Amino acid sequence: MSAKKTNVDRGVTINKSEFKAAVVKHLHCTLGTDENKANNHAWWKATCAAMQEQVLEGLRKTQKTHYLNDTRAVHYFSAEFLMGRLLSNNLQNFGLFDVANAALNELGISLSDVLEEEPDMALGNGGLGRLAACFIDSLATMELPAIGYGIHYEHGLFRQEIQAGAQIERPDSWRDYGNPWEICRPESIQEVSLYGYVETKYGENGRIQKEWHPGHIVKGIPWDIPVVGYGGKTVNVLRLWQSKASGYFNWDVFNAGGYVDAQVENVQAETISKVLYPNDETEAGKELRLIQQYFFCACSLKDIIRRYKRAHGDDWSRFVDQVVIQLNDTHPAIAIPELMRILVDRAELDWDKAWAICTKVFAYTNHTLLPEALERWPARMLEKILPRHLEIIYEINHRFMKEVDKKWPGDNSVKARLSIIEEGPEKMVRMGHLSVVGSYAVNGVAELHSRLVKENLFPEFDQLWPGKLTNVTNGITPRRWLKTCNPALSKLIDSKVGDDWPLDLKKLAGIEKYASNKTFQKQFMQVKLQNKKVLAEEIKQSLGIDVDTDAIFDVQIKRLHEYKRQHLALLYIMALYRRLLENPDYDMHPRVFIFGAKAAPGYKLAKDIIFAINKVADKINNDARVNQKLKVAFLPNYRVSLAEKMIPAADVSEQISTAGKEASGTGNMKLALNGAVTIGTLDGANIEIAEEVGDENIFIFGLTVDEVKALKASGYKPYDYYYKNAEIKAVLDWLETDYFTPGKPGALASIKQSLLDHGDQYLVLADYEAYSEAQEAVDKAYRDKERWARMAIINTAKMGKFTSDRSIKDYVERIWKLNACPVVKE
Ligand code: BZD
Repeated sequence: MSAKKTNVDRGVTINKSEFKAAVVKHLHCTLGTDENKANNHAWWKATCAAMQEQVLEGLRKTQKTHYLNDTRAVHYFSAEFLMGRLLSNNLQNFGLFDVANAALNELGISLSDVLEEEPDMALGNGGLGRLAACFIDSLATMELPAIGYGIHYEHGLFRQEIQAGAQIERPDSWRDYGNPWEICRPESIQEVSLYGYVETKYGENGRIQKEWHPGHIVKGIPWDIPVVGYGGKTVNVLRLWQSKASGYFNWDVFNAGGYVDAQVENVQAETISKVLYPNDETEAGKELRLIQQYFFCACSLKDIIRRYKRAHGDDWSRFVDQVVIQLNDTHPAIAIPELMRILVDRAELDWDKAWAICTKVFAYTNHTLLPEALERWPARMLEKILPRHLEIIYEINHRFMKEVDKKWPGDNSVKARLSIIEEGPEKMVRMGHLSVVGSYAVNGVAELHSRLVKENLFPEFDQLWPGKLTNVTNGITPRRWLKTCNPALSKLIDSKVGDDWPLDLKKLAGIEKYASNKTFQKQFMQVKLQNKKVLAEEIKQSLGIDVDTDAIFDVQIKRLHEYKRQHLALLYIMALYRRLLENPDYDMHPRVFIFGAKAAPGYKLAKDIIFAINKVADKINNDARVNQKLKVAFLPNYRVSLAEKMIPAADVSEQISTAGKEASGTGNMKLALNGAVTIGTLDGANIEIAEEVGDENIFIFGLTVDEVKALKASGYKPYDYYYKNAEIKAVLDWLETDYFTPGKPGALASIKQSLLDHGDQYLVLADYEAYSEAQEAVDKAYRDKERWARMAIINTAKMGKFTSDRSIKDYVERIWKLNACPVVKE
């Protein structure tokens, strides 16, 4: 390939023939096959192996540089990393995509077919897990010393099948045929203790010492996934822990006759990292989940301390200069008492010294205000699994309550509100409170959310420690979410602003001046049309539905949850259907509503909503009276790789959560970046998106946070809307008939019930009319081709703020205090 003019400095250079030779070498020597026998899967593995040579070289140089410089590093603790596929991303970040494409082409192989062979690494539920993946991409790109720590789940998020309209969960097996990226590091195996009892001892100087006699020890095996920064210079690591039986059982604990039990426990050790819990936004409260959390935190802390000691021995004084740990929500909050245990019981530091270290190391990100998502563990469960940690938590709380008493003397109600321990029939440990008390910084993920964290979730904490609670608005990596997933748009942007926008997303503003330029509008919308054709093909393949690419592609992709209100869109779709049946000339631009969503397996209403969308879709798509104008496609098994196909093809982005409920959203940013126009509420980061694009380039509707509060306070009565609005009534009544479920009347009735009899907690009916009006405004705007093209272009142009590089810069400057450490050329 001829060298292209580029502003992006690269860590590696390898040409087409070298790449080709490497692929063939791996086909022969790693996979034991040859060009004639190899299928696409083998080609994929061989291509990954060729790439991995470059990746590992980058990893080695990075680790050496970080070691020699004894750098301060951030340790991102997260129970979830939703990585998706890595090959295309690694090729892009190394600048080798075109090289690989040409090399495989000469071998008669299509790179895009090869890319499709890669299973998604779906080790996360949704936004929180994907945020972690975007953040580690940015950290590597910005040459920051960082390591991601998490769990090496054998099964990631379930694979969703739709059968007769209903969601069926199938196990995800991302590693069944091996994973070409991960490296096992047996030399860094760690041991983790569980169960048992605590012995109190008295040392020589009268010092009370605690000794935990664990009942059970499990091994943590580290698997490293290299994380390639854009430019390919820094390659950081995501270290994921797999559990294994250690063969250890304590005869003190498993005494006479306990041998069989001990064997059973051994088998259970391997279940710790078996499966990702599929509940987003609900606290599961299961013992295994707590063990998962402790398991990866304990392994990771040991790993950090081992590395620290290698450089600093037993001198703890520099620990806080070298180590910062970011807690991705409260899932890793147990790391706080674990570090205290290590410092006090093992390193024999005074409590105050240990606490001073702890509270300079941890920072905590909150991702939700939903009460059902706030983690609380029964004290009894902690006592059984982690008896010493419970004692430590009590001690942390005891000292904290003294501090509270100093600030609010004698005020027991404020104590009850702030206490880490919630009293009641069953004593509970509030992990959010523990995280706030044990961290030096706490952040929400969008401006509105962070304000509500301060005002509603942890109000007195903000008075106690002014400045501790802060905001870092989320972001997304433009490498994956524009450059890689939308190559045609990327090239068009390159032609106007140069090719370094993936490193400096504000440069996208450079296309704004072409927003009204007819030629550019045409080019921009031509790219959109091509992307819509690709998605239309996917819809045809997956569902057998033909969709018209001239129609508006209206996309709602996110986990299924009542607060996200997919059923608000559903009611509107049904209303359009009704309008078209009543008046075949009803004036609307053709529209395809496209959904992607997984429901937590135990979340009945969420599954009912998926079922309803599919049943309504069946009816509409097969009704010749309307299906020229209206179609509905629910694409099964929504995941990162499917998002990468849906997002570039979207015209409209649905961001319609009840105000105050969606902490930030990140899909909203990805869609707008790819030129979709948002219809959304004033919630989460939608507010900041609106600020960037301007009110004329977004369709905002619905109640604000204050209005939601006022309506609820005044006694919200959903029946009022049912009786007042004939369309709402007709549509809800329709759900109860057997029109969509022939022979099964009432099959969709639970949705109506939730909206009327169960009080419509998320104010779907209150926002319906405003939503319907906003949708009509969307329809009108779309029909004005130039206006729409301008809106779409401005959306892309104004997304600079939402690069995850900016989020990381915020964390680095305001919370982590890190320096970049460029990898030296050897
Ligand atoms: O985190 C999400 C929020 O709902 C989004 O608004 C926000 O943009 C993202 C990133 O900050 N929260 C989650 O995705 N939460 C989970 O996935 C989750 C997983 C397990 C347990 C609880 C919640």
